[in-house]
Amino acid sequence: MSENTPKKGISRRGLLGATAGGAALLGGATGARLALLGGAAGVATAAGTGTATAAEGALNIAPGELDDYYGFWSSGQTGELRILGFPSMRELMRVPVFNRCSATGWGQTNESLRIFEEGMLPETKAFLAANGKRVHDNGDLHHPHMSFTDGTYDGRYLFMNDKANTRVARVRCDVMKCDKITEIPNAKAIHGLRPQKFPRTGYVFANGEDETPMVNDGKVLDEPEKYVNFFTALDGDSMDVAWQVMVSGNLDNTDADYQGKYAFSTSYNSEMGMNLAEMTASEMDHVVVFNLKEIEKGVANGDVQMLSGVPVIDGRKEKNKKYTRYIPIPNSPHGINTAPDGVHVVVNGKLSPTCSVIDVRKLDALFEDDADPRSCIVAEPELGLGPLHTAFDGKGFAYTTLFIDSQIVKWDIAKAVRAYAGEDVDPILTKTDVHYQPGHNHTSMGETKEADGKWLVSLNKFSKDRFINVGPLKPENEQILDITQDDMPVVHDGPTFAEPHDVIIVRRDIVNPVSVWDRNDPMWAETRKQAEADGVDIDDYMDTVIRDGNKVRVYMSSQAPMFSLEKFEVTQGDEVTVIVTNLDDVDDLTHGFTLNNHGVAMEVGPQATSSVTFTAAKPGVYWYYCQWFCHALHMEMRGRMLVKPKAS
Ligand code: RUQ
Ligand code: CUA
Repeated sequence: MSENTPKKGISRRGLLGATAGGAALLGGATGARLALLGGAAGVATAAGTGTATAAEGALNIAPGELDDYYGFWSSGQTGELRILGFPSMRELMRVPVFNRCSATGWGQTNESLRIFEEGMLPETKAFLAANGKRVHDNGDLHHPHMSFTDGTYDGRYLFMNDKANTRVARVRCDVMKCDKITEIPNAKAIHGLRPQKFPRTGYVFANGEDETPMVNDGKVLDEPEKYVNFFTALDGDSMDVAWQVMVSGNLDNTDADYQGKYAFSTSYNSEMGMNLAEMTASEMDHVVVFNLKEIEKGVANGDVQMLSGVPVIDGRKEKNKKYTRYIPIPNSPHGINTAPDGVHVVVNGKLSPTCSVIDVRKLDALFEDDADPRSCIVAEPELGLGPLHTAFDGKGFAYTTLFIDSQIVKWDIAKAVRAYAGEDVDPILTKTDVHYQPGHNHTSMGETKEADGKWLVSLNKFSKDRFINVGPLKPENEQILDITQDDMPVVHDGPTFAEPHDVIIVRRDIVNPVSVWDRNDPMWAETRKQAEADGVDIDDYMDTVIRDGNKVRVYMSSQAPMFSLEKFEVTQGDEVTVIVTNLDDVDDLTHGFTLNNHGVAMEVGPQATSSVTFTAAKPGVYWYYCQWFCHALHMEMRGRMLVKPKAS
């Protein structure tokens, strides 16, 4: 056991006063940097990195061999989803979601714009129009999670949040493309996100992090009592908001049980403070427990107010005891993770060196008998400084990231329960140094009942000296730990760009994407309708230009190494839509359409249709070309657009 284990009875104030780490978490920018980079990390560098033996074989996937797992990675402020082969950590794909993508035309093609705009609130549309835009260019994607059936992944969808612009998106696992983006009304800054585990997803739970005045009309700023926050349940099938619960405190992370009865959210700033001093004033914050059946009943019985078209239950602290319970937790708890045993829920203390363990079997009594909210806590082990997230191996052990200590601590849940009951046992088994400052961690299949106890990945916020220097902006470092070995050695360093927060590691047999699009895919259903109206069959060879006032629709097909149209003509000022169907139906035969000097580019996958619209404002000849290397004559896959000057 490490010498870094804090003394018994350490409080947050003690932590703040006594340790560099505490100062790091709450201090000013300079203090934080010094402590983060000097103090805490200094401790971690002292001990070495384990060298793998058994694990090395499994890690080194030989050329041509396939990984055992899909890793679905967030990318934080980059706004995309990333797919890695795991454990090789080979990056396989980037799926644009909240971001604009230069390669695929995501955020520019009509098909993707429709997805962005369908779920957009009217006020956002108006705001964007006022700024000459149709979509936000950024997102902050923290938490990707797969749909569940009966407590394990089912390979249908991935759901993910956007903290920056308060959205939840869905990616279809059959084609690995986003098909829904829902902007959440009332709430601000969707952070924590998890799908319902049982009986199925079902609900997607999404936490609003930033509180705003109940009527946010620009007339209230400094009246904290008027601020509220929202917990949102979306319907994972339709991606519509099913209901919301108004709560007290900022919601951070969330998880669901394995019984389908409860969801839980951690909440920091129970004080509803507006600045750092106010936000960290109290020793206890809380976990909010949401009683799903009671909330559904409340919605059905109309015990709601309608806000922006959504039924909202009042679940504020002490407001309505039917729907929510507030369990006091030390202190500013962050991650919340349900163990594969279906019983224990680990709440990570962040500013407290403890994790609090909830026994879900004791939650009924909170609602039915008005039992003391803390009566469901069955363990509260002291683990180290800055516990943020916990992962599981399905064998009764938990693995918690210690942000300030730069460590992963392995502990025994059953022993922690016995220790809390008064027995003299130490639940901590081992600690491994990671490099540096871990946020999330995740084990293979670890958030399902099929957790397999093989691998743990630690997502470290700082890489510092681990890689050759690339300038002031450093990559992050994601490390793999082999948790089949008792000392859980670090067996891989994986540098990565901004800023993966979270990941899930999914067994490869669960995910079965197609290689060629189905011609009847809903992605281009609207484009098909327009083509039908124009008398064009987009499933076949096409080389038709339709003129409709100043709107011009250019239909062409692509087949390596040619576009069906080697040229087309439009007039200056025309609104031009180019529609391309890729008639190739061969694996991996993607074409693209890039129009020179027009900022126009899109991917057209095998058997897909894509379209893009722009105004032809510059007279002249412009070449378009295929930007996806597709054939020995790929360079020759091009054509010309003539923009004739407007007759004046
Ligand atoms: S949170 S580093 Cu955005 Cu997932 Cu914990
Ligand atoms: Cu088609 Cu390159």
